[in-house]
Amino acid sequence: MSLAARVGTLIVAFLAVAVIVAFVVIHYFLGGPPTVDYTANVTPDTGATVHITMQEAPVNTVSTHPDWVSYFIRSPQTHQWVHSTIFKVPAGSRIDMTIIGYDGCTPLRNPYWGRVTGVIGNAEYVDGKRVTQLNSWSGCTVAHTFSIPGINLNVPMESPTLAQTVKPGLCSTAPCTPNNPHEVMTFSFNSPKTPGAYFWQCRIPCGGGFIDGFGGPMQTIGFMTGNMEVVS
Ligand SMILES: [Cu+2]
Repeated sequence: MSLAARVGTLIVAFLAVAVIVAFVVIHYFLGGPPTVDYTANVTPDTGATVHITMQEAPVNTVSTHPDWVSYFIRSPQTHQWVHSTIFKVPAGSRIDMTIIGYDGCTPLRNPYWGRVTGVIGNAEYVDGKRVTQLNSWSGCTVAHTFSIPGINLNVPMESPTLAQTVKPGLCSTAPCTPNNPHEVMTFSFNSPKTPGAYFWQCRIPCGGGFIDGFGGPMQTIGFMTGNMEVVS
């Protein structure tokens, strides 16, 4: 082999490795879900109100895991559903949260997580009705929870009725639309005054097909766990 051919082969091999390394870094380390920004036009630490809309869906047909349960966040800029569980809010603000629940029920491991904690007024509103606790054992009515352990916040999400999961059937293409059976949860809480990343999660063992239900979507950012980034 001539010198030129050997140098050429070396360069091609080097470039191939470089491309693979770049793909691994970008895809697996930098390729997380986007951050949905709710801080525009809001001055932190003024108690101003921020409106956030999310949904939980029984499927995630926009990802490589179409059968994983998932949360979505609505972008305040485009009003489109974003496949992400990372959102950014101003510190010291009032967060008015609306979560549209499209998924069916799974019993909680501990009925304690059916209690509403850490929110203004100590209650959530399910389709407008004030609720301080959902019993996921007596009626299998809880689909997921929205829980931020760092501020002791826990809010169970009511599921559509069991009859609705049979007919007309749950949403099968995500993000779901109001034509699909759903419940609407609203609640408010104060964002912390201390900036930082506040981890949040669902506490229902909703990772179907995984040991104890706590694998897969339950431990993956963008599905059943995420971050509330608080900035000042
Ligand atoms: Cu869940």
